[in-house]
Amino acid sequence: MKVGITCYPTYGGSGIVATELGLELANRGHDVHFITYANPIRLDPGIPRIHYHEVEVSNYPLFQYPPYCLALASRMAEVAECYSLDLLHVHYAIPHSIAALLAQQMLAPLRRLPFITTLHGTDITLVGSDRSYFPITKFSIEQSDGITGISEFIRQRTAEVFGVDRVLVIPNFVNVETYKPDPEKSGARRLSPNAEKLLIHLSNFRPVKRVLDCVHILARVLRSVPAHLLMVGDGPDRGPAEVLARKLGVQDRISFLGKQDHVERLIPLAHVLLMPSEVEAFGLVALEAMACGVPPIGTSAGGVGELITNGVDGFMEAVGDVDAQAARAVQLLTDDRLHRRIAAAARQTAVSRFSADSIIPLYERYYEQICGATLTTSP
Ligand code: GMT
Repeated sequence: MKVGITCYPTYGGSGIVATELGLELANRGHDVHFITYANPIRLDPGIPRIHYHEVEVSNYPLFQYPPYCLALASRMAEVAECYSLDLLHVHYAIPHSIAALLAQQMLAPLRRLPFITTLHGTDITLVGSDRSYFPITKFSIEQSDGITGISEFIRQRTAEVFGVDRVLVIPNFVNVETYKPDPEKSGARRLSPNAEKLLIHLSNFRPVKRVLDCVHILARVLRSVPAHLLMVGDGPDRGPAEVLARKLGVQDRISFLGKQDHVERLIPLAHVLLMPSEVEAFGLVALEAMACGVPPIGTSAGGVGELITNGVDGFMEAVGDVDAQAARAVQLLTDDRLHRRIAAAARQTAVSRFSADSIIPLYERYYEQICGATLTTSP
């Protein structure tokens, strides 16, 4: 098939899922056209059957806010026509599904162009629920030819908040050949100068991620066991986290690494992943860690329980309970047998339930269903 994919190309779970999906589809023989304002991260140039079409938003003094959605819709319609796309698949409702709807209408005199919207989390739980975006989010979801959500949690929230009950759940996935354990943890020395065991946190440092909790957890862990925390990513709460680290006197035990392109090389070096989020529709980073045999300590919020089985392949504690999360980290850092058991089960969960090989065919089948339905209902 010829598929147009639109996502936020920056650091963030939905963009990563969209990019990995495109790569997997191309690997399976499909033609994939990314239509985005920048080259998606994790997308190296020169990959067969992957094409990139940049959306240029030209500014004009009259525009206080350059109309990205309109430039995106124009580009989608243009690419769909030039490359005979079978469908558009947009990740994150706002503004991508509205742009897809416009592109669909622009092409309507020529032919039908179906589009699928994949809901990832904050597009429903935060942005879409905001009063200013609620009506347009609801409309764009209702107008989508197909809707998928990355967890049962997101399916239920979409039904509750928007009254839309036709969301198909296709869970997130991980490439288990790229994300794999490093039993030697050979590069860890470089990152923890005194050979302490490593904790890792990766996110966009937005308030929903509760990154300050990571610092509190580390301070508690250090009371029992030497450790070093890698903070990967950047965003609004990085500064406050750095300030807190100094206040708690743990600044030498934390490395703020900023945005990193090859997290598959970093994660396997850690012993534990911290994901203390307020809410996660899925928690892709926990899945990536599990594939690397790194036990996650998450919060029992949102869809995390659909991924982590508490006490089996990771741990979940209440949101904000930094004492409990620190206690779990200490257990994992000091009890090698427990660590080995949870690490092996985590890898097993990633391979058996969430590997790209098992999830991508679900998207392919849905594409066929949506395009088939479109063919039979086209005028
Ligand atoms: O929260 C983020 O990291 C960004 C956000 C996004 O849309 O890019 O992530 C959401 O999508 C990810 C991929 O499907 C999920 O794994 C995250 O759980 C989800 N984030 C939230 O629900 C807060």
